[in-house]
Amino acid sequence: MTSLKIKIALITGASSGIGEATAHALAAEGASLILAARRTDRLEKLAGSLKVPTHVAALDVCEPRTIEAMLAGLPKDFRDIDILVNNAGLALGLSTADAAELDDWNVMIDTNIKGLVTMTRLVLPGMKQRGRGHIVNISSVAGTYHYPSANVYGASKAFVTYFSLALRADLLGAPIRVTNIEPGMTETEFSEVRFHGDKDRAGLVYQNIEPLTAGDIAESIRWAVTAPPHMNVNRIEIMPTMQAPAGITVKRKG
Ligand code: NDP
Ligand code: 8X3
Repeated sequence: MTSLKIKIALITGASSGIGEATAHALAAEGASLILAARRTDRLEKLAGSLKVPTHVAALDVCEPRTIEAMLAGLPKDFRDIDILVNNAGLALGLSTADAAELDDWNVMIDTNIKGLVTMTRLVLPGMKQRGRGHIVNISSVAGTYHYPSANVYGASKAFVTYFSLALRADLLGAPIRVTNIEPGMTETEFSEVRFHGDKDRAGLVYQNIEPLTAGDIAESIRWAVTAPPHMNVNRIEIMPTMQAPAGITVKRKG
């Protein structure tokens, strides 16, 4: 197994959901944590509940300069990042392509794609120099199985999945691991964000099914990063038992 006791993990989007649960899971393994997101009040609260060294970092992944400033401003003990969990991301809206808000599309592209590649590009050289590292990208089943009105969200996650596999190819020969996590329906603030704060509509998404929890996904991340060094978990696809890709559908006239 890989011990996390002297490892430093940077988790983006640690203020909620999967990122927050991942912070708890990696803290339980003894990792030191850099907790990054825009809502630093939540991060401070999370840091206060963890029994490992933590650094709270204000971060908007849509702003390349704040990413650079955040990394440049890391205290000495947190600079040598061993594990990068690229988790910050979101869906905005659920409308067909002719009706979707262009602003929503652009924010998803800026966050899920541009934010993730910028973080990766800035953290990777240090990992290469130190000869160790693990990048964990949070993609989605929506990147593999398209569904109506997921258009740009699904495409952004297809990008993440492809990028993860391409990173594996680029890093072959370097002792740096890459894992793509592909969750299905997971009950977090995800749907509330997708529906612009409409909690009632968000609640309906999980009505009468048993969705995954953020802890379920965090557990898969914990497993991948603690696997023995010779073992790279390329991708993990997880769905609730009550969700499945159900194949091609037909819309009939009338
Ligand atoms: P949450 O809404 O609960 O958490 C999203 C996190 O992303 C928050 O911590 C938020 O922090 C952060 N974030 C969003 N935008 C930015 C930004 N511009 N800069 C920095 N941080 C940002 O949702 P989840 O935990 O469910 O989502 C986490 C990841 O999991 C996402 O990438 C999502 O696409 C993916 N996913 C989720 C699934 C689900 O069903 N829930 C299924 C498949 C994948 P803050 O607002 O404080 O900045
Ligand atoms: C979100 C997963 O199944 O709700 O990334 O589209 S799903």
